[in-house]
Amino acid sequence: MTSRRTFLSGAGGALVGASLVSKAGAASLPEAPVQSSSATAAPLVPPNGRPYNPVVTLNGWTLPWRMKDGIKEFHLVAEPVVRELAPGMQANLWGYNGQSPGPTIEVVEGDRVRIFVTNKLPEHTSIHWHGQILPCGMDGVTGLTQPGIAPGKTFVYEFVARHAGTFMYHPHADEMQQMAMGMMGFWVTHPKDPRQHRVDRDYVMLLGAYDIEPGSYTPKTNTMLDFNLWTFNSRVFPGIDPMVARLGDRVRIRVGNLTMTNHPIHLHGHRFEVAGTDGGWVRPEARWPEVSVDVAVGQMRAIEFVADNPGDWAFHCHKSHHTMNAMGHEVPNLIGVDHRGVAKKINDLIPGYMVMGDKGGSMGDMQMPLPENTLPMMTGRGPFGNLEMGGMFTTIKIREGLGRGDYRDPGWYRHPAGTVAREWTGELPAAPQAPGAASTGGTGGTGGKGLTVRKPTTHKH
Ligand SMILES: [Cu+2]
Repeated sequence: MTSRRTFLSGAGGALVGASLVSKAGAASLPEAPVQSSSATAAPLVPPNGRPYNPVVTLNGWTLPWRMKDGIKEFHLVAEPVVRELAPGMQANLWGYNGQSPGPTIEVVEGDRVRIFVTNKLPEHTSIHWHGQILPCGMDGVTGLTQPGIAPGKTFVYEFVARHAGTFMYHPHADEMQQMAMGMMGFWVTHPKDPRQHRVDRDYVMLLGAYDIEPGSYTPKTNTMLDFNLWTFNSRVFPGIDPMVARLGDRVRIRVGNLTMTNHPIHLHGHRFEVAGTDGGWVRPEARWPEVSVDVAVGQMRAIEFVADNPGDWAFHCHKSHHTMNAMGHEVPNLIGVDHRGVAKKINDLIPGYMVMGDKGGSMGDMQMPLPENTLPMMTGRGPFGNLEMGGMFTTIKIREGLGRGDYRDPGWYRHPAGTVAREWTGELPAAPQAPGAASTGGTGGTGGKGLTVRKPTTHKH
């Protein structure tokens, strides 16, 4: 009870106690708090146990616990949930304690942890504690290390969180279905000494992918490659909150990938280092600078950098289709085709048909009727117009003079005078032309003014 009350006052989130499966179990089971909001909750300052510097789950929350005889007890409830992916679109997912992903679990290296898992799904499940070094029988692989948790049943997992680091949890039961429905959660084991691996801001997120037909609510779980919604913590831009940092803060962003493909995660305006993986911390002498890090399937990466460049910096997956939402993926490419008049004719036949722009899209400006419960491909609005982004995209807003624990959106960056790209109306310098640029030849011979174009040689073996 105590931890729940503390959390309520701390985060201001909408938490209500879940009804427990059986009255007999109610006496011994810890409460299972439920989060009804997809807003980013304030970090959960540990009310008991050893101190640590809490993380911030982007558009998510941390699961409160109770201490019992020196053991940290958590209660996860696997259940169907309705998750708002962004304002205007809700999805029927499966998750834990009211949300997908489930709540983040935060413990300290050396903690004895007991996790009750109640199954309210229509089929059996289990939880695998990805990356943890634990007794084999606690590993959560249905059929291999335990029977599946039948609907209505509660299982208990118990182990020592032996290593500080970045982990996740997910089912090892009917995985294709259960993970495609959103069952996953983040796990952070903090170092015993809070001065170790210390950062000022520590954000966590899981990458997700869903295939939800525009106008429908439930993901198609048989999809293997052709997903249409790419998510950070089951949210798509512009539904993803910005990350916020104070100028000079050391920032960590931990990213885990439970989709079916890799995601090159890219940060603008800064260089970072990969400081940790789900296998542990990277030794300082083994780190190198990056601006993108590929997070492969089933991997986790913790990147760290000093937020020393003020502004609103993009943070996104570098696969361009992963920064788009559901609408319009099966549209022909009409770049270079003058289709004036064609769109109207097609629209008379097929109301709502979308013609891709002949000048390269500009879909942010496109006016078209949307089916119920879907999002335009690119919708975010910025201070200079449409962002033309969706999916796995957000910003990190770096500002001078923010409070230590201030995570509120500071609004758009106010650029110092003369530091924004602008239209040029003065005289232009002559633009040099590449030799032969006007020639369309290319089958050999002379391609233009003095440039010889050679045919590629064919190698025969
Ligand atoms: Cu991606």
